[in-house]
Amino acid sequence: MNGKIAWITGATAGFGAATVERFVAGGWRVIASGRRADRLQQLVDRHGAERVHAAAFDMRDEAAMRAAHAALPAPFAAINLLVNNAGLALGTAPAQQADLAQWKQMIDTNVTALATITHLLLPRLVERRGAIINISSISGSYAYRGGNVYGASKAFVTQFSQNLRTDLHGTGVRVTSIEPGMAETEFTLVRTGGNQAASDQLYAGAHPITATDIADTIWWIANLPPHLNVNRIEVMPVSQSAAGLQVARD
Ligand code: NDP
Ligand code: 8X3
Repeated sequence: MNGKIAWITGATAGFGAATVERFVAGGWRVIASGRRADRLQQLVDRHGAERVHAAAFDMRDEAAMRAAHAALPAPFAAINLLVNNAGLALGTAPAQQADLAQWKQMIDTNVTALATITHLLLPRLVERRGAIINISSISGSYAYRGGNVYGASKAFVTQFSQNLRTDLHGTGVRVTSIEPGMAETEFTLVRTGGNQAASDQLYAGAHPITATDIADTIWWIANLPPHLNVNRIEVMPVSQSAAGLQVARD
């Protein structure tokens, strides 16, 4: 072990789960959080309680988040890196037909919870000249049909990252916004309410980004020399690119 500690949110699936594997393999201790306690326990069983600490809670529950933070065992307390990965998209309907409850859940998770855990951990990160890696999305920069509140929540993550950098000027704390494009995880399953066929169809033949690709990107950024900061990085599969504007005619 190298003595470094990362708190990885959304560690039960996709990017987060792959990032846990990457950092544990690299000698870090990891605090793994998410709602599905059984999946977090599997990480502890696989790697041992001295390497992985499971913190099962809903990111939208601030009291639960604070309790998990207060309950960190001493060997996991000196956090060097926060990977703000937990998040989700819900629905693909245009705004005028969207479900308001889904909008609120995305804002509560992708915006409010991300800001809350960042606020909670900032004193420790400043103390240790640590780092924050936020998982944003290309949807924060490129509008697409049905992206509405999801894309807006990721625009918040991108801009919050840049604003954090400015506020943290001179502290040595590094902040990065990673903005992935299409990646095959449980993302589309969640977005479509469990429609595996829709998920399979979206990724078929597209050679999408994998969870391991993003875990490797996070690992690379976290292990750069301390005088370097990657501000933003946008990553797409080769098969994906931006397309033009649309025009409605009479
Ligand atoms: P997954 O659905 O595979 O993983 C999402 C993770 O977020 C899960 O571990 C889930 O844990 C956690 N999570 C969601 N809601 C909550 C909550 N309320 N409390 C705690 N944890 C929560 O998706 P990805 O790995 O693809 O997504 C990870 C991040 O990457 C997200 O922020 C997503 O927006 C972003 N992203 C994804 C892209 C893609 O195409 N896949 C591209 C660009 C960005 P649990 O359900 O156990 O709580
Ligand atoms: C996920 C990428 O393009 O499906 O954030 O919104 S996209």
